[in-house]
Amino acid sequence: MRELRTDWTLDEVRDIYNQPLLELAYQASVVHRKFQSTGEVQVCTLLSIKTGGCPEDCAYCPQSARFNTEIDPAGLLPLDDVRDAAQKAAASGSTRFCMGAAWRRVRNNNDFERVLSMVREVNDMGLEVCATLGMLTPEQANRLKEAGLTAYNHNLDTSEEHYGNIITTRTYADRLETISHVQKARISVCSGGIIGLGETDEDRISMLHTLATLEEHPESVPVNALIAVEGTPLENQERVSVWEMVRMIATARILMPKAMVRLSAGRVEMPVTEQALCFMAGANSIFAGEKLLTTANNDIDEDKQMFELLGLSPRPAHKTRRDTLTV
Ligand code: SAM
Ligand code: DTB
Ligand code: SF4
Repeated sequence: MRELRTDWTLDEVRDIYNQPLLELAYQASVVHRKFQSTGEVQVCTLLSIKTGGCPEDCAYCPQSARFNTEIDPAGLLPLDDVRDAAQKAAASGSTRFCMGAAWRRVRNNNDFERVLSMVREVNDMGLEVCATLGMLTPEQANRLKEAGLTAYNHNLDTSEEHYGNIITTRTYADRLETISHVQKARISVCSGGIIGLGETDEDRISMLHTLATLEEHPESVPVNALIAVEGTPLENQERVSVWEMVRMIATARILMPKAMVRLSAGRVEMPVTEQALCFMAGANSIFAGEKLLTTANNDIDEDKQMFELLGLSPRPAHKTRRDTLTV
């Protein structure tokens, strides 16, 4: 059997996902040991470079202009602010800096030129640099690559079947198209999803199947638990349990052994015991720092104590390059 498979069938994914939880977590742990440096967890920092006022209607998102949330919309940050934030992130031990913009798509204007400068500067600091800016054309992807972008985050968020219940202003095909432009520009793809959007297990299985059967596995797969923000249509959604997170993370780890599986949004609600289960099931990255994009994140000192307690070490930058991810 080839070690990395992109030909998983839906039945195979379902069978993996539906195993008894501890058996699934054990299998994921074995795969993790074989393909990853166990005990290493990459620390990444997020920065919202353009906040709120987004024309899209993603039902989970506090930054959509269509919902009444407590976000103060702000234009694109000045380059100096981003430089300072990246330096601070590097000094506190982050090796990847991810810049997020509440845009539907990138436009070829001065803002894009400024984002390219941000990418150049962060790259020059020796950090992995990731951006999430909405839809991209092939030309824009090439320009980001030239500027030194390591990775582009573009989440599938949920299954194709459930997508229309969550977002109506773009299609799953739009999402896949941008991912393909990013891959063609030889930029690493970071793509994952959110659980807790009212989806079924079958939707989760379907999303994982789509990710694991892309032409190439994503270099990085964020697994987010919905942060139910007041004012969004999903404000009353129940919080997902750690067992659901473990099941998602473990299945992603088995299907995409070389990917970084990122324990992303929702970590703030998890005690160290729950986070430890996620690391055992194959998660090997977290976002650290006061904030994710607009919502609160874990206390950085508590994260440091967790690393000590669990004997984890921060993973150095640039260990997993997309060019090592050949099938
Ligand atoms: N506007 C761009 C886009 O949607 O691709 C980039 C920024 S957007 C905020 C990045 C990702 O954040 C979304 O794809 C979604 O997965 C995640 N996200 C946003 N709000 C969230 C929430 N309340 N809970 C969990 N994840 C969330
Ligand atoms: C991802 O999958 N999760 C991060 C990052 N990629 C961009 C974003 C989480 C955002 C959570 C809500 C907020 O803070 O606004
Ligand atoms: Fe806009 Fe991105 Fe939020 Fe959707 S997830 S509303 S595209 S910022």
